[in-house]
Amino acid sequence: MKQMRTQVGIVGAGPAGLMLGHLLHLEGIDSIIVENRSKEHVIERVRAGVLEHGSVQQLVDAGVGDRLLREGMRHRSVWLCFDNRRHRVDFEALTGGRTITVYGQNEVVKDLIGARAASGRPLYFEADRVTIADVDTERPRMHGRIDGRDEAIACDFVAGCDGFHGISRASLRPADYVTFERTYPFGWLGILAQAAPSSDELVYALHSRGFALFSMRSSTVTRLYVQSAADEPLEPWTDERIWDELEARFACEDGWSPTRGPILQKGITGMRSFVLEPMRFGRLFLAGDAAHIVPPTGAKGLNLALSDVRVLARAIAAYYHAARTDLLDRYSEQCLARVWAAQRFACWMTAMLHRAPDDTAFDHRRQIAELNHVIRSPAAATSFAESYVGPALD
Ligand code: RFL
Ligand code: PHB
Repeated sequence: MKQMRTQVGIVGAGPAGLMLGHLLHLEGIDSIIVENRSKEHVIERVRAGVLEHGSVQQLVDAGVGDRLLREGMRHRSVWLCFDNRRHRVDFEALTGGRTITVYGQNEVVKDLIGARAASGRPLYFEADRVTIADVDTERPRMHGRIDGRDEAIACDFVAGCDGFHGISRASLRPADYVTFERTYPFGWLGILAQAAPSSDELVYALHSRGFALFSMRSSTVTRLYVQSAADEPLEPWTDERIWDELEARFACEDGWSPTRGPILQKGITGMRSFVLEPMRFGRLFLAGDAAHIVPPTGAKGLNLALSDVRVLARAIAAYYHAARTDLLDRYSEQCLARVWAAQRFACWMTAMLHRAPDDTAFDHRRQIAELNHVIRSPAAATSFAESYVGPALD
């Protein structure tokens, strides 16, 4: 077995792992990223689409925002659609000029992989059987089958950026952490459609048949979601049925509806809220979905992943450049404050916009009252807008 050496070993080449590697590179800090899937898979995986104001700034500040600024779609507001009407919530006016940007997560990942290649620092795809050891010592290690060889990588720190199903969290001793979890009795059926977006802004809808969301990826591709059961098979969801269901749920008196087009991709995902505390174990730091999951209704998951690694990169840089350990000590606390703020918002959005199987007519009326409150009360609209666009970068 060959022994490799790096300062920071990173498990996972999603947004968290790639951005961490890039931020460390900007600080002159070495890292090795190991990813178990292929490069094509990682780039093609369709996921999040909404970047908070601060996430855009973070990517631009880090020098990986050129294409994002060129091709990303800046949005100043969203529509809330219920009771047959659409109502615009003007984020820009309510938050003193902050906006969100629609830019596919896979595009962020593509840009970060490009930056990694330009840095010349290692990123190994299709790494097999990755494990982490000795995180309680000063020399934690990663092992795995990399480029067809069994390798051991000696590190100063290890970052577990391997998502919800990764090995980092699974390698912890159960006595060392606590988890907080909620699963929801519904899921999202998501499609990508070859159709020009028929709305300039995202549309979140609550209908007596359930939730629907209209989003987009480009001037020719629409991204849509419809509330489904949590573990439904895809087969009964024919293209025709999906479009009929979307049209029914978006029905509103101004006559707007999504434009139909060939469905390029479809999939069902379950919804959960999950937090693991703490996010640091000796010299192992968890970041992104490895430590927390939010239901996608609040569009926060990708943004949290980016903000975790921003905090972590700063803490690691302070360790190397100024021999400081206080920022590493505060990592978990600092990230969790933001994670719980996002959990609150995502739970609230999810409860306001979905129909649970045991909901009664009372619950539906209460949800409509909640939505009316958001559009009629400037205080409630401002609270919604502030949470949606996210906090300013410090
Ligand atoms: P990722 O993206 O899951 O990346 C983890 C990486 O680790 C790899 N990996 C391993 N590598 C080596 N060895 C192992 N044993 C490994 N096990 C796993 C994986 O292959 C992968 O490449 O986690 P990360 O970086 O923390 O990023 C988090 C985001 O991906 C996630 O939070 C968002 O996609 C959530 N999300 C949304 N977030 C937003 O901010 N805005 C949105 O609009 C939004 N919409 C969504 C979403 C998630 C969705 N799904 C699919 C759950 C919409 C949907 C439908
Ligand atoms: C998306 O464009 O994929 C998207 C937008 C808003 C959400 C979730 C997903 O809340």
